[in-house]
Amino acid sequence: MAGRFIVFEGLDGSGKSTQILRLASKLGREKVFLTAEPTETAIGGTIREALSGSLKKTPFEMAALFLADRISHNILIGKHLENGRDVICDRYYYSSFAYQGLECDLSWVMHMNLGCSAIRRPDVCFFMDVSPSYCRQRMSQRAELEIFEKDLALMQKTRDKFFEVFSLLKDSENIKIIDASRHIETISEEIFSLVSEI
Ligand code: T5A
Repeated sequence: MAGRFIVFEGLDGSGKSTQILRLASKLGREKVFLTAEPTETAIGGTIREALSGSLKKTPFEMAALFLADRISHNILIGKHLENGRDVICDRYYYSSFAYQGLECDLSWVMHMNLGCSAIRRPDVCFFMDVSPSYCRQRMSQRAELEIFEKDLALMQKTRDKFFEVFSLLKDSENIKIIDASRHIETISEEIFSLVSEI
């Protein structure tokens, strides 16, 4: 039986990594493959350089780089799913829609990703919903912030964009909005129960 493809989305610092590790341990660490975008490939490396601000890329270039990274990523994701492992992915195309869709034409970014047969649809997407100011508070210990983490107003616009996208996808995708301002274990129990339903 094929594994389940589970995606976590949210603003930077919303608690995705924390919940991914909890879910993996609840499902059984050996039964899941944990992955993230941008990936650890050469394209992913170029994206991270751009996110750090040390390499200049236009929003259109960024959208195309994330797309190429995702197409390669899907080859790996597909292998694990076919082997019966659940795949848990930290960010996916919803991030391209929210972040690049803010600065490029959203419909173009959506069409490139959703119209590509090499990019699979997740079984479920959990959106970790926390206010931008709370996210910033959680990230306050970090030495360096990436380009999308520096500006509170931009984070608010990104959150709004995520909700615009979820509204557009409400009939075609399984998206669960999670109140991620609660206690870590309360959130984890809700997510595990929702995954158990799939
Ligand atoms: N991007 C990505 C695009 O622009 N387009 C795309 O298509 C894609 C795929 C990636 C960047 O790339 C952009 C968006 C992003 O800006 P990243 O470096 O991978 O960024 O980092 P993030 O995905 O943002 O992950 P972060 O590590 O910043 O945040 P997380 O994983 O959401 O948060 P986490 O779990 O590390 O938690 C942050 C802190 O909060 C605490 C944790 O202990 C930690 O200290 N915390 C809680 N505290 C209290 N209560 C809770 N419930 C808590 N949950 C966590």
